[in-house]
Amino acid sequence: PPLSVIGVPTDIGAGHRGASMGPEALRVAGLLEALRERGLEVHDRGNLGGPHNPWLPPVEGYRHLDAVVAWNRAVFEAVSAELERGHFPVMLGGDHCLAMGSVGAVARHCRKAGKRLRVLWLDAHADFNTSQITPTGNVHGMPVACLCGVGPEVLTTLSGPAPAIEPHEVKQVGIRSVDAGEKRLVKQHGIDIYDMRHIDEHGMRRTMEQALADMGDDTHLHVSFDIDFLDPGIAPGVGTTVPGGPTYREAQLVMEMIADSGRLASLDIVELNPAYDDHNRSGRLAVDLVESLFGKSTLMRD
Ligand code: DIR
Ligand code: MN
Ligand code: MN
Ligand code: MN
Repeated sequence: PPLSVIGVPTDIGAGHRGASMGPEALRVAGLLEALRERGLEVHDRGNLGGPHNPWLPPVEGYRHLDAVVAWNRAVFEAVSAELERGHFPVMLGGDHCLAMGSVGAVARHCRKAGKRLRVLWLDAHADFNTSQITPTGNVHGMPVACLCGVGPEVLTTLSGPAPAIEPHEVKQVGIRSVDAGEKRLVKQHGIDIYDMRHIDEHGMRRTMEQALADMGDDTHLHVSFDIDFLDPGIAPGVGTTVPGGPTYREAQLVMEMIADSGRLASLDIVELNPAYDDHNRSGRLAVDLVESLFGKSTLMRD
């Protein structure tokens, strides 16, 4: 299907300013040209709008909750409209709170269409915090919990009755930073987390075979790609770097194996923060990886 690229220029859910510049950095790095080079029909829908970032401290465990809701309503509407017309939505973040709107829209679309859903969450973090346990109040650390129905009603019901998704529909890869209370919650909800130790012990190939297992013709695969998934040595341009992430080769294999699955139907590229980057190096790496995600390979494959 045609791709619809949607910029979501916000850092409203983050603890550092600057992810709002992510969409433009991805365009400047040549994302649209690279996708068209793959032979894809690509529509740039421009950027969504929303409240500016007032940069206030958290209130009752949430920083900027109302503004997060406003941004996510816009994302939900935009993504729903693209899915409705049969397009493949690609979100250019923006901080990771936007995945509540995008995955919410995808989940609702799948329910209506009778499709199964798989959400592949590529991240250093589990993003399963709540207002009770968050060490920061930043809502970009909460989207998976909210999607699973754990969070404030205004977010858990963004796409309809909660929960938007079931824990078994999420597979997380690359995780290496989980906060103390968050560890208990992800265990309690039974999220499949392929953390860096799992990748060290089993290798990325086996890990991705597991994360992509049991999909069928009727499965919609959504990839939510937080750039801090990548090792900071190759991708410094994020607000919350965590050492010990996937290497360039491991990240390429992740993307190639997703492409080979043939199920990819929607994508978030989030948390790119040009204020922390080195001459858009992380933006250009993201474009390189997204090319592989859409099937670019060294040799012809069959
Ligand atoms: C941390 C950071 N767990 C928090 N989360 C990030 O603030 O909740 N997620 N950076 O991507
Ligand atoms: Mn079209
Ligand atoms: Mn994240
Ligand atoms: Mn992260």
